[in-house]
Amino acid sequence: MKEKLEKIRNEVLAQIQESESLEKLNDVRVLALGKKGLLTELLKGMKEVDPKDRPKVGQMVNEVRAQIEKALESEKQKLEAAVREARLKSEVIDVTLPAAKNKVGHRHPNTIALEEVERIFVGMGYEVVEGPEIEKDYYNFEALNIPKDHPARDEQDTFYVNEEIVLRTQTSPVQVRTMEKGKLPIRMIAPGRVFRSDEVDATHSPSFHQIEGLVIDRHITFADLKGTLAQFARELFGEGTKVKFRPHHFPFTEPSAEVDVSCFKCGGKGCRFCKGSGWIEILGCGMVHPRVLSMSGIDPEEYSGFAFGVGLERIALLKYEIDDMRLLYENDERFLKQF
Ligand code: 2U9
Repeated sequence: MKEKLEKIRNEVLAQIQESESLEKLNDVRVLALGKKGLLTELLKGMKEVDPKDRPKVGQMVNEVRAQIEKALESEKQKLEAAVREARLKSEVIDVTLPAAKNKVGHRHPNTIALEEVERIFVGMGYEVVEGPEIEKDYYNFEALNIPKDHPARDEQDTFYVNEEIVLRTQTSPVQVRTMEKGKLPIRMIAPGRVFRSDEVDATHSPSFHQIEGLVIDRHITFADLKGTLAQFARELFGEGTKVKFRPHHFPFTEPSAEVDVSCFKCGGKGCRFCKGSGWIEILGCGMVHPRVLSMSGIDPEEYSGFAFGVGLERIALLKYEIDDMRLLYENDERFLKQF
């Protein structure tokens, strides 16, 4: 028994010395002291030892266990120190290296265009109001004079969440909610994300941004609408910009119009940019339909108003001469840093 114990001790101590890593050292610990380790196995042989010698042998086993544990601990500390040393060496900081460059972000063309439009309307006394992107069918359609069977519902390819809830197809619901509050007059713009089930191409996306405007007061006329949008066009595209109103139809405005601006590239002579016509279509507008006013609790006999809607991406594409809307959604740094 004694020889066996000596042998185990010498072999284990030698293996501890030879351990090159903490993992290997742990293997040796398990081999020597583990549940099925050499010392445990040896203790199983105690049965054969003369009972009077057992306390002595027990003591010897305990001494060897203590020796091994001590050697394991000291080797563990040595190996841990070596690991620490190696890490510190590899992590040396070279203070002479040039500093990493900070990349400065750029505002997105949509953001630049939106801030420009907001600046123009805030300058005319408008408030900027936002609202939910997930809307009640009522606010997106019904309250805008677009009942359930109206063909405009098909044109707008709506994403339905359920029978009553939609992803808004326009920001008009924000204006309906403002009208319902009953505080008049109203002079507001409602910018925000809208959704339509469109295929992606150079001019379409299932999610884009609109800015809609609404003015309601006593004695508001089409002349106010024309003057406002003409001023807006001049501020956005340049002093010499002319506007042209073409009759159109929207369910929520009557009369309605589409607005073209004279081409700011060629000044209206006709070029590649305006496809030779000298005009560029830019927004839709009209006098708020009396039914839309009365549905939100405003008396159309006392109040009138005008509204307009414009695609933010369309403005960004035109102003910054970008020929593909998809570039606005990819957020490629090489594209964005040009603005
Ligand atoms: C209320 C009443 C009327 C908002 C309007 C348009 C005309 C329009 C399009 C332009 C391009 C949407 O982004 S686009 O696809 N919009 O032409 N929008 S009048 O009329 C309103 C809004 C709210 C209460």
